[in-house]
Amino acid sequence: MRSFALVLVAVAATAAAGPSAATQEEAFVVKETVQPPSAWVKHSTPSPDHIIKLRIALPQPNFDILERLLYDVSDPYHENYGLHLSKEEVEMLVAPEEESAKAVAEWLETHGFMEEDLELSPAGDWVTIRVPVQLAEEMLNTKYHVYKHAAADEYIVRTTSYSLPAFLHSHVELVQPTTVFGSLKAFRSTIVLPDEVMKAATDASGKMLLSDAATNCTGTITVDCIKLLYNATDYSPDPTLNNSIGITGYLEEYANYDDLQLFYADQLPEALNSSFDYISVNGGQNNQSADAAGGEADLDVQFAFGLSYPIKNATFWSTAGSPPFIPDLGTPTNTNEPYTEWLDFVLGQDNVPWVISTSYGDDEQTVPEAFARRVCAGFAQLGARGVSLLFSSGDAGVGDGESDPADTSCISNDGKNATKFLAGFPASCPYVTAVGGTTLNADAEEVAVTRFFSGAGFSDYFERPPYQNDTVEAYLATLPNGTYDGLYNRTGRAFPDVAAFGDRYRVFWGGEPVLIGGTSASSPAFAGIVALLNDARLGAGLPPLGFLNPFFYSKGAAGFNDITVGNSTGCGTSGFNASVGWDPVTGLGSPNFGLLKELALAKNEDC
Ligand SMILES: *[C@@H]1O[C@H](CO)[C@@H](O)[C@H](O)[C@H]1NC(C)=O
Ligand SMILES: *[C@@H]1O[C@H](CO)[C@@H](O)[C@H](O)[C@H]1NC(C)=O
Ligand SMILES: *[C@@H]1O[C@H](CO)[C@@H](O)[C@H](O)[C@H]1NC(C)=O
Ligand SMILES: *[C@@H]1O[C@H](CO)[C@@H](O)[C@H](O)[C@H]1NC(C)=O
Ligand SMILES: *[C@@H]1O[C@H](CO)[C@@H](O)[C@H](O)[C@H]1NC(C)=O
Ligand SMILES: *[C@@H]1O[C@H](CO)[C@@H](O)[C@H](O)[C@H]1NC(C)=O
Ligand SMILES: *[C@@H]1O[C@H](CO)[C@@H](O)[C@H](O)[C@H]1NC(C)=O
Ligand SMILES: *[C@@H]1O[C@H](CO)[C@@H](O)[C@H](O)[C@H]1NC(C)=O
Ligand SMILES: *[C@@H]1O[C@H](CO)[C@@H](O)[C@H](O)[C@H]1NC(C)=O
Ligand SMILES: *[C@@H]1O[C@H](CO)[C@@H](O)[C@H](O)[C@H]1NC(C)=O
Ligand SMILES: *[C@@H]1O[C@H](CO)[C@@H](O)[C@H](O)[C@H]1NC(C)=O
Ligand SMILES: CC(=O)N[C@H]1CO[C@H](CO)[C@@H](O)[C@@H]1O
Repeated sequence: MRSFALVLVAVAATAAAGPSAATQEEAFVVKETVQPPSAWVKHSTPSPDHIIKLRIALPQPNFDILERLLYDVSDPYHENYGLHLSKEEVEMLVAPEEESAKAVAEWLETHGFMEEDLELSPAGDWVTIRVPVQLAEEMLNTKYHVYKHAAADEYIVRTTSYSLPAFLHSHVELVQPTTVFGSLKAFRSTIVLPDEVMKAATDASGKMLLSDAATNCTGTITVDCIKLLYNATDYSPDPTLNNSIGITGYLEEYANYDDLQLFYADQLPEALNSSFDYISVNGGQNNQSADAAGGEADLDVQFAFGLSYPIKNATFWSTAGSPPFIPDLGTPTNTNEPYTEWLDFVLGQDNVPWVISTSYGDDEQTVPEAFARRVCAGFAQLGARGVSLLFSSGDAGVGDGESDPADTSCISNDGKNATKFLAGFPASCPYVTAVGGTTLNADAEEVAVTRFFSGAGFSDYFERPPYQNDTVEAYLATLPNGTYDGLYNRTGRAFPDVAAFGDRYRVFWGGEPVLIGGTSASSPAFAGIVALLNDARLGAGLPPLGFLNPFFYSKGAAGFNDITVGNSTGCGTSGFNASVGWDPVTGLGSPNFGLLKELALAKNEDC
């Protein structure tokens, strides 16, 4: 990020005076109005001089070109497959029109902001200013409130509607924080089992009993289980290759170094003493106290880095967000959206790991469409640069994840209170790979998870992308006529794309072994497999896989274990069924590494 020195302008109503400002104010037009999700209730009024970081997104007029290039370089049958774009090329393609940059700068100037007060993203498509609430209210013709989450001890400063002068509408895509009422969730659940049960699956040294793995993996999933069941046991990555893998951490989830060593001692002794780079984003901390270890973060780094070991470059980003509410100040100390903070940071880096897993998400409808599109466009930029992005698909089937599938929580947020299935975001973004969950049943068959339900469904924001069109059409054609009409959007981007084990992972957390599950486990495990595939490609002198879906839905489809048992129960229904081929429960299926590796290396004419 290009960063100019920040000089804060004291709130001065007079700064907004002058004829042009007056004309602008007369011409305010509402930019966006949302219904706050029912979980958020108005709490108080923020103090007028509380500073918020206002982020202004300028339109990316050439995004359609970027999208086309993303699809071309990710399509194994396209002549440009693997010719990923550079950081600078991507930035050129998302740069705003000069006219927009000028219009925004002039508008900000009427409110007292000079060039040196503006922080610009490298492409110039985001402008950030620090501004007191009172001035933001004036600029956006709105009123901010502190909202409290009914269940969690979480507070945010938001508004349900904001406006901009009419002339700015075509030059500004969105302004945040305003209308985003997200409640980022980690998609995991913990089961702490008595030691004896866990010991049953391991020998005295804690090592998985491979000879019995097919049985034992029904009780506990270890690194060896995943390698064995996903046909990767005999593969050794080459540590001299320039390969890399990253894990995102939010919500004060800290990845603990000691837990990682305990995990390695237990499951992968050869990896002992190896670790990962911790990178702080937006002030994210790295508290290594055993009590501060995050179950999600520990799960993610242990399986992603364990599976991909000895790939050297392993990164964990700790992105700050939702710190404790400080009642004296009357206002939460952080008003930002963690995805944009992370994207901003990573898009500004020259080196980004080739595969990145994220185990957090929101209900799509709680993320305003304009914001979801913009975040999704940020993911497309990483994909165009050759980065594979994996996201957990969610743990509540076709439901919202807040409550029990039998209740009536699947309610639309558009003022109509209609019952409907709820998609998850970012899983619904067409430029990422959404990972659903499976488990081994008592007969050691891989089926859709049953302790929770693999997040699945159809987006209301993003239309079905071309790479999955035929596959999803084929699935829809098998549904009995009229099934769930009105509950889901047949033309929307369908997810998940793929699946992996999602239950009973043996993880070390705060010094103790525990079992953790959720599609939170599926995504980092899948990322570990992708890192191995990239190793095979890099070793053969080929570029990494990059955005995965165009490959997976075509040439790579034969490299999956088709999951045909189970369903995505939610919203008081049994959701969709796993079935032959792609389905909105487990996608294309779980990875067969050996087969995917052959397909990832094969020339097209040999397939
Ligand atoms: C890890 O470090 C310890 C102490 O330095 C050493 O004894 C051990 O051999 C190392 N293990 C591995 C696998 O490198
Ligand atoms: C780290 O976490 C522990 C346990 O939650 C807490 O007591 C300690 O204050 C934290 N340290 C810092 C520097 O935040
Ligand atoms: C290693 O990979 C990074 C991307 O992760 C790339 O930017 C860098 O140029 C590569 N380094 C070498 C020596 O190839
Ligand atoms: C590993 O990757 C991160 C993020 O891409 C980068 O900042 C770091 O320099 C890399 N470290 C090494 C040793 O290559
Ligand atoms: C929707 O539900 C909310 C909260 O329960 C209620 O205030 C509102 O009146 C309902 N709207 C309609 C159209 O039923
Ligand atoms: C269904 O999805 C399409 C995009 O594919 C979108 O344009 C439309 O608004 C969605 N319908 C509803 C009811 O959300
Ligand atoms: C999507 O698939 C359907 C059925 O296979 C086909 O009729 C339609 O033309 C396809 N649309 C696109 C955009 O490829
Ligand atoms: C599905 O039902 C609708 C009316 O409910 C009917 O018009 C249509 O022909 C039916 N399609 C099939 C394939 O049965
Ligand atoms: C859906 O899955 C649940 C849990 O496995 C099972 O009890 C139920 O019978 C399934 N429903 C259908 C319709 O297959
Ligand atoms: C799922 O399978 C059950 C049992 O075969 C069937 O009754 C139900 O209609 C199927 N549901 C869907 C959405 O296909
Ligand atoms: C595992 O992968 C190898 C190729 O690496 C393939 O020959 C073999 O058939 C695969 N095994 C299974 C069970 O799919
Ligand atoms: C042969 C063997 O050790 N089987 C064990 C595998 O794991 C399950 C569940 O933890 C145990 O019940 C079995 O005894």
